[in-house]
Amino acid sequence: MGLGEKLRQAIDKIRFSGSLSSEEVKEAVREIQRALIAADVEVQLVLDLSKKIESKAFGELPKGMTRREFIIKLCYDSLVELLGGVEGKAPEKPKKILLLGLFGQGKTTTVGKLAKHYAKRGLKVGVICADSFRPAAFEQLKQLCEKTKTPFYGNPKEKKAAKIVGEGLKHFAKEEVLIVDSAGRSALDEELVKEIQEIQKTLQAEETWLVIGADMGQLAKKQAKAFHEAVGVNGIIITRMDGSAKGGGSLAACHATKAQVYFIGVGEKVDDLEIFDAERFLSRIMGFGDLQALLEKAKEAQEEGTELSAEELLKGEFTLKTFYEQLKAAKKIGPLGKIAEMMGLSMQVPKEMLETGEEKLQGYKIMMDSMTRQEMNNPELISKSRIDRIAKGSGKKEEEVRELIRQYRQMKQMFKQFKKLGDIENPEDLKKGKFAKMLQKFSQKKKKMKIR
Ligand SMILES: Nc1nc2c(ncn2[C@@H]2O[C@H](COP(=O)(O)OP(=O)(O)OP(=O)(O)O)[C@@H](O)[C@H]2O)c(=O)[nH]1
Ligand SMILES: [Mg+2]
Repeated sequence: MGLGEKLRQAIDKIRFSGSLSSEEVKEAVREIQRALIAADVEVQLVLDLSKKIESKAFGELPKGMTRREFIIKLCYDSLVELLGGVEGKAPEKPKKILLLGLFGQGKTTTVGKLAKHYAKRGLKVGVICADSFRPAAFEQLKQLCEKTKTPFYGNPKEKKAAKIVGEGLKHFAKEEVLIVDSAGRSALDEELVKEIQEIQKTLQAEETWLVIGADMGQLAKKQAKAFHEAVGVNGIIITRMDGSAKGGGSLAACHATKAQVYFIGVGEKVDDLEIFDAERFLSRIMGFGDLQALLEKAKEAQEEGTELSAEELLKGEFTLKTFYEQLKAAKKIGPLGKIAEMMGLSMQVPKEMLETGEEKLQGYKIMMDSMTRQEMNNPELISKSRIDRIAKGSGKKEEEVRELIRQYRQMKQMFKQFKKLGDIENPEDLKKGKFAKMLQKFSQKKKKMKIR
């Protein structure tokens, strides 16, 4: 299971949680921690993120947001921040780009990808091979450029990389974007630093981008720092994001050095390059459109979570959640009392219940948020001591909790009577939320009868 899937499961804990207690949030945070550690995110960064979520989760609630939405947003935003924040996209019209990096990190492949990327955006691109260290480098890049039809300059006879760059600059006088491939080494040694400095003296590239393989994980931090201190780095490209479970760790590590990841490589082909955007990346690996979609899903989940099967309802298991949903649904079609009257129902529908105002509903919701899933599903469990706890947890009076339970019982009674009316053609109609529609149906029938 990849990082995205694990994070999604962790956030699902909050989406589907019954009481949204601090223990449940802690458990979700623990799952986020495990997912990040498995992706090789540095432990300190994981701890900082957990602390941030836990300290804010039950803090001040922004207006118009439910606690659940708020906590989901908090987790999501914290993860975006960990992976790269929201600023700094790849430059749209860079002039000269020098790609740097250790052996085999993906520099040459990325030169080809970048050439195609900028050419597609209508820019005239030229590529220079400044890798005179590895004999096959010239041929590799030349072939890549032939494939993408990118103008290419190289000089396999010249040993001094800076000199080839000088020649290349003369060769490409009109090109708008120049991309230079440099040689790697097994470590950032003196030789490599000197070579890069010499290239830079001639090239004067505004963009010096470090290429790091996703498999580096948290080691990417060390590499990014070292390259930055030695030769200056103003952008990062992480390759092999498609094939490594440590991609998240590499992203977090680079962001921790304040370096901006501009692109990610997601395959070996020239088209396998993506502009990096932490938010888009996160929402994609988690399988959501964006945060908004995630929050909407949370809402749906909340509603679905209250849904009982028709069978359960028929058995008379009318829970507090159902109660709350029915009150909300009944409001949509006007006062329940009128309908009940029209239907000629003999039972007594409690007046206060029919006039449940928005404020009261909100109060019910707050009290229910302080209940456990077990209590929600089986309100008969709610003893005196539990009432005491729920009242304290929700900041309500014990009397208010009792009133909620009393109303729930009355509605449950009423519900049973509705069921006794039989005449339910489709048991599916008994599903939660359809109760109100059912009432409407009964009322229509009654009207028809009157006409006859
Ligand atoms: N799956 C996958 N493979 C990649 C990606 N980018 C590069 N590679 C592969 O990584 C290997 C090394 O790529 P190169 O581009 O030659 O790396 P380099 O940094 O130029 O290597 P040196 O010039 O030897 O230092 C090749 O097999 C590439 O096909 C990527 O995004 N995904
Ligand atoms: Mg190379």
